[in-house]
Amino acid sequence: KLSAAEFAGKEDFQREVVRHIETTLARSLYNCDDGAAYGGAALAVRDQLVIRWNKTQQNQTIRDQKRVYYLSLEFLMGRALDNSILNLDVKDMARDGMGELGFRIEDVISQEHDAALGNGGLGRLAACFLDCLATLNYPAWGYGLRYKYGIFKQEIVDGYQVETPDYWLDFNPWEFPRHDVTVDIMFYGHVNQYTDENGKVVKVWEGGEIVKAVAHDVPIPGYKTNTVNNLRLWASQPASGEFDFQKFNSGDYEGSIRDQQRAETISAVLYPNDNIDAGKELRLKQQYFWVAASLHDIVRRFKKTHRPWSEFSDQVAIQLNDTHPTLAIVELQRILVDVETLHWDEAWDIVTSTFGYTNHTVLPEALEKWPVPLVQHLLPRHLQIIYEINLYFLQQVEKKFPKNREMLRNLSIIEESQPQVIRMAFLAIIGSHKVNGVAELHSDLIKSTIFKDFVAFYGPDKFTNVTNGITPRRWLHQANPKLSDLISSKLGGYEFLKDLSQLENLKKFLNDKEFVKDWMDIKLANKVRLAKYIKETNGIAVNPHALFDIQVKRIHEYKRQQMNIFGVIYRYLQIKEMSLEERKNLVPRAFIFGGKAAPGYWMAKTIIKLINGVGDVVNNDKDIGDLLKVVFLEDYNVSKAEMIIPASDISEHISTAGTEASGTSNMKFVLNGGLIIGTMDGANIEITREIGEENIFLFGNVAENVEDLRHAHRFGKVEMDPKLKKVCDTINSGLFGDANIYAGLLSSLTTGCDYYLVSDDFSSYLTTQDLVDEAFKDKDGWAEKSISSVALMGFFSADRCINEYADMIWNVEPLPEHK
Ligand code: 26M
Repeated sequence: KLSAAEFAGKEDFQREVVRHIETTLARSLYNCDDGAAYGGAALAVRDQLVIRWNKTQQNQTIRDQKRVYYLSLEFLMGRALDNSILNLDVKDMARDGMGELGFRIEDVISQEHDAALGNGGLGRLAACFLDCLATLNYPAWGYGLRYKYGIFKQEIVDGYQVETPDYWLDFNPWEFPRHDVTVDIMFYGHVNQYTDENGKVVKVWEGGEIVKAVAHDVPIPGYKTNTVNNLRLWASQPASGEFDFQKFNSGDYEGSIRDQQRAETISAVLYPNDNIDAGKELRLKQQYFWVAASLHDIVRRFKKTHRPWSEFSDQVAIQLNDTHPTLAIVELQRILVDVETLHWDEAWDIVTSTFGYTNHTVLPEALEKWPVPLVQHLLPRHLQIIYEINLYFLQQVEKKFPKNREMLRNLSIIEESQPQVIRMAFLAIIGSHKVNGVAELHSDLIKSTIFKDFVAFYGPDKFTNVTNGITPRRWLHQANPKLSDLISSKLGGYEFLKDLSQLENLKKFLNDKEFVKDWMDIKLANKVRLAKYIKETNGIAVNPHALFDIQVKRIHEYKRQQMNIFGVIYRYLQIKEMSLEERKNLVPRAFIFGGKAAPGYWMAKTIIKLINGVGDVVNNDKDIGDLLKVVFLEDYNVSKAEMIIPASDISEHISTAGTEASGTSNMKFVLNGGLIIGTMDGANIEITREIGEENIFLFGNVAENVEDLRHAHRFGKVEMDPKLKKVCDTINSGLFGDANIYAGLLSSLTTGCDYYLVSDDFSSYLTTQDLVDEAFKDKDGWAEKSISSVALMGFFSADRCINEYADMIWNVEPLPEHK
């Protein structure tokens, strides 16, 4: 054996697996199921990561370069074993090794519970970024919360979504609790003020409740590099002394347990809302708990270097993943001023040069605003600091725009509502040196709408764009190994996975008949696999040769799954009216949906019910057969995405223009050889620019027109499209279940003024779907679109994206890789 960080070979790997099964897991090899085999394999692979991880951390400390800290309340990681094996480049060995022990590697891998500590795009983006930061050897840490329950599991019962808790921690070999790395976090209490011997006013926050944050570390391996970075997740526990022995000894056992549970509640559960702010006190507690623990950790690490405070931002870059961690700005200012006794201005310079803020949404209902009374109660000192930040900021505004009351009102961190609220995005902007959106259109929109007055104040340079990306390791190599292998056979190895622009060389093979056939055979094989899964889970027989049309993402009115299912209904009615002769020309189509609705989001839940209602009718209509199928896949998550995405012929990204900040699954589908039907929204626009208009099916109104169209709806100036009217009438007839169920959904189109403009885009949507059918009949043409699109997807590697953040925002350099 060469070093502890390398398997000497297959036998060595097998020995390690068996050793872990027999000793660490205390299982007999004679009753070893897939679950135990997973445990053994995971622990054996983990050992390899840990050695590299320790060395990476040591190397980072010795080199003492600037580090990046990515603060995110969500990390939607999915499974770790397959990813680790691939990043360590030992997949073949693992397959053979496990095979000889009597296990199929795929079965072993699928034993793992997804780490689902996120809602959707924002959380998955954070996970992709971690992969890229490690792969590119950046010294970087993620900081998050260790939820006991991730996003709920979704079941479909009688067509409705039912949520059950996701307890994922019963066996999690990927985390290391660090009981020696803890931080006491204060809440509530009051601020004492006194004057010290030099006449300086000193403010001291005395908290009323103390909760302990315990670090749990997760190793993050890069692809084919020795770098293994750290993701630190904080768990809440009762602070020592908090567990009330007085109560316990006096017989109030329940009372003492209650205090303990109160502390543990903080990191108990992920809020399952995506793009909607519920404004709950516990959520604010989560945010402060996590932010305070992370900053304490970062400051502690910095202080070990004995540098002057003026060098803080030469050593530390902190990125705020949306406004959820905005309190970090206030907390750092508090530490510097109250604890480290720096002058306000000096501290504020350090703060603003340290932070960057990424905005992920323009939807008004998603912008965080915390009521002043709540913050006053929970974090009294922080409220004072926020007021002070606001005061100094508004003084600058007054200087730049004298006597402009409106400007002051527009830019104030405090919104003068009843009660007053704190606009977290404004605080994030004021406390950061850069603000970025996540796709070109989105970055332009934030500058011209929600943050317009900030651009007037700061000038445009503070605002920038970093178009999102995805990691090709997980979303091509791991999810679609056959396609990755085929590509590598043509490009001469797997280098493209680290330099995705190399995909361009695929263009040379567009006329290579054998290659094109292999390409389409792989697509078919992926469709067969999905069809088999659908048969097993939903009992629906889908013809693998049908056109697979997939929309998988969170269910939200702005993403317009309702428009998709209305289109399905229209298609169904059309087919019903056709003669047998006419039907012969049809392309069979399977519409596949998946996604979770926020538990309190009624309209989204109604959309799920309608999809299932339509499915029940269509799939059981003997007269329709293979021509149309409607499937709703339960519990869409990262590991299911890895199976679903490679199986698409076309996927739908059809949000109302201007509402989807970027979208990232659009990139995943195209990278896997699927085509897109979509609106001119988010990253769809840049995808079009990269792959060419001839390779994408675009339709619908552009963002520029949305305001006017909404206005027209409000003044009753829009006639409903007759095709949509027909669909509504059919739903109202009760064909898909009691019409009352859908009344709210239908009235949103009429009396609800159709805020998401379904009726404006419906007709061009249907027309474009017809073009999709035509294009699919031309098999060669379709293959050409598929291959040339993939060839031009290099831009959407999140490696590009991370390098842009590193250059434009963080000013950090990769660390030379250790041995
Ligand atoms: C807010 C308050 C309380 C509870 C939850 C939230 C909240 C949670 C998640 C708000 C927004 C959340 O996520 C927003 C999100 O996922 N945005 C998506 O970000 C992706 C990555 O940039 C983009 O690709 C998507 O277009 C954007 O919708």
